[in-house]
Amino acid sequence: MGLPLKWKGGVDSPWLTLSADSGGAPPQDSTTVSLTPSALGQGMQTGTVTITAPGAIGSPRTVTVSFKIKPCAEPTITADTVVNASIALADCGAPDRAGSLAKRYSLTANAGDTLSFRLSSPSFNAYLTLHDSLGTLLSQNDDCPGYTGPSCILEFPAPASGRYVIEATSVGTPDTGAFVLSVVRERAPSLPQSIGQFRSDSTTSIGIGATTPESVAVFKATLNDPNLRDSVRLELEVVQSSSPFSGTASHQSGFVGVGQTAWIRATGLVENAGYHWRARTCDKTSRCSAWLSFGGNSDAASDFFVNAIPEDPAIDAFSLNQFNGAVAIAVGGGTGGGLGSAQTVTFKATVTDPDPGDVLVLVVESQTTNTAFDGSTNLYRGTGVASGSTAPAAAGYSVGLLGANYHWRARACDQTSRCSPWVSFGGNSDVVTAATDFHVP
Ligand SMILES: [Ca+2]
Ligand SMILES: [Ca+2]
Ligand SMILES: [Ca+2]
Ligand SMILES: [Ca+2]
Repeated sequence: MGLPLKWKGGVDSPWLTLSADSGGAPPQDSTTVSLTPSALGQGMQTGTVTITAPGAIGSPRTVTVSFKIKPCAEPTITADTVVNASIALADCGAPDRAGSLAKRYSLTANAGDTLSFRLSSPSFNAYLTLHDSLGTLLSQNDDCPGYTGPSCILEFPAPASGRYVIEATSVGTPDTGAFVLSVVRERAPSLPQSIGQFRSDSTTSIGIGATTPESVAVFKATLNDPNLRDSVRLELEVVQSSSPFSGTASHQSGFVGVGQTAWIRATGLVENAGYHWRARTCDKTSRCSAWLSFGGNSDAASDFFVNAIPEDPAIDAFSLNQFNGAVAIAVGGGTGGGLGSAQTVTFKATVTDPDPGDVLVLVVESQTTNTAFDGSTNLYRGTGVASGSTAPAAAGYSVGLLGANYHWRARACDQTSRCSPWVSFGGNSDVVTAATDFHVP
């Protein structure tokens, strides 16, 4: 046996430390080598520990210490996915956030893509960073707008096609726990589906081009978006058919989930007006589908009409006229025709009605000049015409031995039995014995 063994230890790297830097051998001795990697970059680190024991064979002895700092794994994910994972102590250190641990994911995007990331955790205050493939920090966020805790990078426009790295990490160091990371490539919604127009009960359909008896209409559509977790709403452009579409929405629904039905109640519709309308879907990022016109008809055609207030028709007093065949009979004139022959007098007038779609008939009362109008006998009804048309009514007479003189009046009636006031023909007297409007023959 010689002298007691004394040793000294040393290291050559600042990230290496020894629990004891000297000692003696009997019966055993040791020192613990520790690594402090926080200041180190990725890759292989190599240092040496040197043990010196004067007089001992083989002294000094060097021990090589190798320490590999692995880069964070970056598994590839695709847009429009939700990652349920967790940060653990074994995870890599966040490259931009000293002391924080991270999970990183790689995704590819095309130039112009709009990417949104949301990270939330029940265990830690979430933090997101976004890098390009070269490691350049593009965006980072602690708290989503209006929230504390979750982190959002919203509507990031990808500047180039290529690979991007999103890093889920924490504000606190070194926090761990489960998290949910959603990655969305924001896209415009789809065209609205199953668009329909309904009465105020929201279930009674208004047929295309039909008239509704209310000043309120309900519009419904099913809304979809390629971003299944997006929120979407219905936008309408409802305008009178006399106006072209302008591209500006007149109505917006509230937001609903993708695949749900949105509805809009439009009030204050203009009485007697015809409307056309179109619909689009817009999402929470203000992206919208194209407009979809309702009805499969011409955009100039009315999809529905409003008639909440039934109104009387009108007759144009100056348009009244009397004919024998195609030939007008002058006021006080005759039909002509031989004894016993049948003569037809056709009465005509222009009739109108403010109610959209009403069907109008001309009702004529023709009495001999020694008979007062009574409103119930010798009435002649024509066939129905649209508002603004000339309505005819015809009366047949047989030419008698003595001949006969007549006066007449007319009014317009609609299909709801609402009628205009009576209007007399000829601008002459109806007081019995009345002036002659026509005679037979
Ligand atoms: Ca969308
Ligand atoms: Ca009417
Ligand atoms: Ca009306
Ligand atoms: Ca008259």
